[in-house]
Amino acid sequence: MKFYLRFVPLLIVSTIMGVLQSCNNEPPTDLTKESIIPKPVSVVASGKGFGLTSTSRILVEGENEDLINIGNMLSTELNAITGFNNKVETTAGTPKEGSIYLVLGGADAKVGSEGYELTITEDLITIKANDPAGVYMGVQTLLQLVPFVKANTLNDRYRIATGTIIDYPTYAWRGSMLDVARHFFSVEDVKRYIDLISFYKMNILHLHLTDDQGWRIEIKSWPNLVLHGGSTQVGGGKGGYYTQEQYKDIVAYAASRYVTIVPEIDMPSHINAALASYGELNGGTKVPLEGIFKGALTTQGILDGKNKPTELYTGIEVGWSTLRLDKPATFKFVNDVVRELAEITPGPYIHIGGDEAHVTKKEDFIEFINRFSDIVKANGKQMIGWEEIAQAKIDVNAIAQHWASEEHAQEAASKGAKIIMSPSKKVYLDMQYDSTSRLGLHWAAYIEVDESYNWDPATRVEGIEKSDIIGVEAPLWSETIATMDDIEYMLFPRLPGVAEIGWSPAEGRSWDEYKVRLANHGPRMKAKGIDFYRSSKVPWVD
Ligand code: TNX
Repeated sequence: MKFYLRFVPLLIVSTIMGVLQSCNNEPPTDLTKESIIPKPVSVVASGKGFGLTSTSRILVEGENEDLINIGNMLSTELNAITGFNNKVETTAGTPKEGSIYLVLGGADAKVGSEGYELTITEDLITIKANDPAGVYMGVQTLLQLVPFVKANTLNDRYRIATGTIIDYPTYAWRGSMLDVARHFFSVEDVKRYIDLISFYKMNILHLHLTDDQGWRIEIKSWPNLVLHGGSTQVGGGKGGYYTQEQYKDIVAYAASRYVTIVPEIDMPSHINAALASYGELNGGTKVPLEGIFKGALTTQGILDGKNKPTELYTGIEVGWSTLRLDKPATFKFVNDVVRELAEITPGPYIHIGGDEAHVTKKEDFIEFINRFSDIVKANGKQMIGWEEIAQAKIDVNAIAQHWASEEHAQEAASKGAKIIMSPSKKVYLDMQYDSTSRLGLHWAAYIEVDESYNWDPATRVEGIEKSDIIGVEAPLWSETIATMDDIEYMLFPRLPGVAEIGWSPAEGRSWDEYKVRLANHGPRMKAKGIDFYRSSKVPWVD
């Protein structure tokens, strides 16, 4: 056989493959057809394509350190998709053709601090914003526009559709909560959590740092909190905790992704880990009977003595422990904890819990929240609490997190507090998808992906207006969640929808339109190694 003929079959196969590939992956030219989550405020297409090649550069305007960092993150993410080695360079004024150009200033004032303008022409991609946070958000959008397969293999380039996107958030607070108390998660897991939420433009990670089963943040003046109180978790595993240095590392990592860490210390109930560590804090607990979940406490359980250390707890009952509120030592404890936590938390908030204090007398609860709130204020932070804090003396400086009781949420709003919307029937990501889900609880509801998308914060609770609402947060309680895979299975695909509720205007949203965009994110989630739930509600594309 002639030498060159040997290659004919190979040629045929590769031509067929190429044709198949281009059928499935037409080079994108219509920017309005791209699957961006959260949906941008405005997208105008111009019908052409920008070609990202191995020689494209990421150009940062001026010697701005924040922009250089964002450029480097973009370069890492892009290179992971393309296999190129697109580098970051600084420039002054005239960006070279074929580049991605990041620039601070000159964006429309209405985009605020997190909004951006993304302009894509055949020659240049420009992301312009008023603040670095906005450039970062624009970069997240751009990353969702890079095709997964080289759309034009002939010229070795990734095609990105041309046009202009102007985009900014509806709500300032777009968050998720991770419960690291019921099961402990490593610093590395928390960093991945931050990456996953910030890809969808969420800007808050609320860490539920303490609960009956574990105390997870080092408090140097009360060392036993972590040494003993952090030594187990649900089911009896070894638990764990963050040293203050590790916590600072998480905070700094989050800041580099424009995510604020909101630490929660849950009191006066959900406190057994502290009571087991320091008996003098024990205000009397009702040791829960196994197998009873939510609500059976007032009539059952054994009353445990005040003032002596409790046993560590590895079950999942709630609301049965309380701090001893009639002793000054308790307030020294609260003071020390808030002071140390405030010192290592640059963000403006401290979350004080306050939920499900079923064995604390109501007058004591109110008095406690009032004093706790003063302590938070004295340490220069703004107080957040679960909606039950509405019963105390709260005002415009407080933020209440709605999860179950519309009455409490309404009372908080009527006192002038801002509201975080976390309705448990919609966005509790620890709820099972349906009765067959391998993980999760279902006391609030079964929540399929369409259920968690189909609601509007501004109309959810009568009497609570959009202007009362600071934003949306999706909590992940971890009674049944023990690994990163478990986390991903519960977050995805529901979390991107919650992110969209927080970011995109309510008027433009519909499940039927959204589910197609979500379906197109399937391959993207896969490429990020996300172990997501393949809901039958979504027309997945791969
Ligand atoms: C209620 S929601 C709790 C948590 C549990 C969760 C389980 C809230 C403020 N408290 O302590 O982990 O239910 O779904």
